[in-house]
Amino acid sequence: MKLYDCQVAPNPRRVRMFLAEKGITMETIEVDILGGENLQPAFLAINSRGLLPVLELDDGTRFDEVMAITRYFEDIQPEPPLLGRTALEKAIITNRQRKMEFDGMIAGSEVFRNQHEGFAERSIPGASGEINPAIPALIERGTKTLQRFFASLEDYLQEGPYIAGKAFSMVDITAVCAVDFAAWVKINIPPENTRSLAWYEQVSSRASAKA
Ligand SMILES: N[C@@H](CCC(=O)N[C@@H](CS)C(=O)NCC(=O)O)C(=O)O
Repeated sequence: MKLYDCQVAPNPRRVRMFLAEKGITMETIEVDILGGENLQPAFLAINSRGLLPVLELDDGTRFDEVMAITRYFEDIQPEPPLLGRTALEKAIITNRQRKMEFDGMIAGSEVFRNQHEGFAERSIPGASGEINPAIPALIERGTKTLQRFFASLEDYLQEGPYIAGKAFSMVDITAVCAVDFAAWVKINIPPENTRSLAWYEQVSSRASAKA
């Protein structure tokens, strides 16, 4: 089993944090997204979408979505549970996790990709041999969506110390990766969101956050 990884990228980091929380180690292969190695034929043969992370099983099966990779490991190693134990916990985590992904991760990606000169022709993540010019309007859209992300984070944290309630979960992993990604484009948790700021300090101090 091996993981195609990229140390600087937020989606691969979600998988590394998840694995670190589970205590799972494996071979990793570093792919340089900034340098465009993910768009070269060698990696496109692994994932034709040119996206990371990718988990490859020993029988050659590959998964190229964070939530499929984490689902797989949750089922083969349930402890500690990060995707919920009961039907209710699982539904709450799935519900909130998707908001963190769409309103946090994807919005951060819209802002970053459409303003960073290194991605001037890479507005769409991955994709082989295509020129996808930056769309400046997406910077504004992503910036607005990130405000929605920060608001829902603050709301959820009224219920408990973690975003899905009492226990640390995948929702916290996606959210902390999204917060750090937004900081790349200098968009940060608003100073009045005190619950989110305390949560961020606490989650960032976990050993897995450095994975
Ligand atoms: N939906 C995918 C998203 C993966 C994704 O967007 N990965 C980014 C890195 S964070 C990537 O590979 N980007 C390639 C590029 O920018 O060319 C998942 O959740 O795994």
